[in-house]
Amino acid sequence: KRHTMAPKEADVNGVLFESDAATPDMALPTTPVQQADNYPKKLVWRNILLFAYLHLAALYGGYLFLFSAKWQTDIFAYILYIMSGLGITAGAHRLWAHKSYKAKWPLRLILVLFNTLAFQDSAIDWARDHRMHHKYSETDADPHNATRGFFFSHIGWLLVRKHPELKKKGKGLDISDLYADPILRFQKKYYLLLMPLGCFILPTVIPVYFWNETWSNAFLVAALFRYAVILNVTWLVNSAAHKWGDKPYDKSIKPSENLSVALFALGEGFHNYHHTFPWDYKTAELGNNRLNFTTTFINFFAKIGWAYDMKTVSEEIIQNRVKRTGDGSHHLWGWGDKD
Ligand code: ST9
Ligand code: ZN
Ligand code: ZN
Repeated sequence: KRHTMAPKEADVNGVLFESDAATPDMALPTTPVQQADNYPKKLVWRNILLFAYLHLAALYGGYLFLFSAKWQTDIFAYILYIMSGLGITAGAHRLWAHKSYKAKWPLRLILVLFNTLAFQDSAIDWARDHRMHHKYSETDADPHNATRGFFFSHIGWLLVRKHPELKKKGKGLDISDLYADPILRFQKKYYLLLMPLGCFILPTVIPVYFWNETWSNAFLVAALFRYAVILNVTWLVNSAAHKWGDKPYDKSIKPSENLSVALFALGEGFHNYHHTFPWDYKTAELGNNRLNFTTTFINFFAKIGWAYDMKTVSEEIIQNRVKRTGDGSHHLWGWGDKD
């Protein structure tokens, strides 16, 4: 029995909603999922060594955060965490990958600056991978295919060459909207200059210059520790939130509602909802008051007119979907009372 739950907007935005799990029969590939183990992994030693160094240094940075750095440095690291986090959630994810709202250029500029602090590669490349993740979820063409295990979906996918299937299917992906934005083109063009400046150099120089922090505390706490934490929180959405949690909206997919992840990921982590209704700018049934700082941030800019055309999902569509494909846990989430 076919259903027509996808809202009208789905047609307008083409590629973004091809993965719309409201039509699971279309979203899933027709060919059976290839056994990933059959594909020989090509290790990328540069990445393995750099990530090993980053994580060891960040562990020491975490120790210095607690026991040695000045309080100003700790607060600075926390502010950088929020800013770079928003560059991923409100920028790369909700604005550029999903086009779930529109932003005037001053907000796009702020977001691209924040995004560069986060060093998760240019927003164009991030959004390209993420569109593949939704369109080909849990297949070989998904960059962090969660069926290949927790480690692969967390960090392993960044340590090996991409699957040939991803590169093949990726050719059909439309990212012309991303290249149409001069701000995004600028970031990608000068990435190797802007990224080191935003992610490592300024976060180290500012604490030394303004409050006489030591070079090693500044570098290990505000740059490396903060960077490694943000990375791992982001990766947890791909690993933990594709493994643990309730599935109130669609029990046939791996993405789950994971509160602990949402807590640290500024509102990303209600991942069963997000994969079911990927165009909703809140990435959750309710925003704001429910551990969703990113939604608060976007709503603030909507008030001053810099964010507009926010897309969302009607209560009726959600309710129908919950009844039809949910795992029965919806009521446990107390989503009933509107905020
Ligand atoms: C990082 C990103 O950590 C993390 C993203 C996580 C996403 C999470 C999403 C969850 C939801 C949102 C939640 C946010 C929560 C935030 C909370 C914050 C508080 N489509 O890549 P290449 C083709 S980055 C189409 O080199 P290799 C294309 O032709 C960390 N085509 O593949 C391409 O050429 P070009 C820092 C595609 O050689 C060619 O293939 N960065 C696509 O196999 C080659 O592409 C790093 O560590 C596609 N998607 O290498 C760098 N992809 O580009 C890591 C590829 O010229 N990356 N093609 O068009 C690398 O070193 C390499 O990419 C590699 C693969 C070794 C992994
Ligand atoms: Zn997404
Ligand atoms: Zn996902």
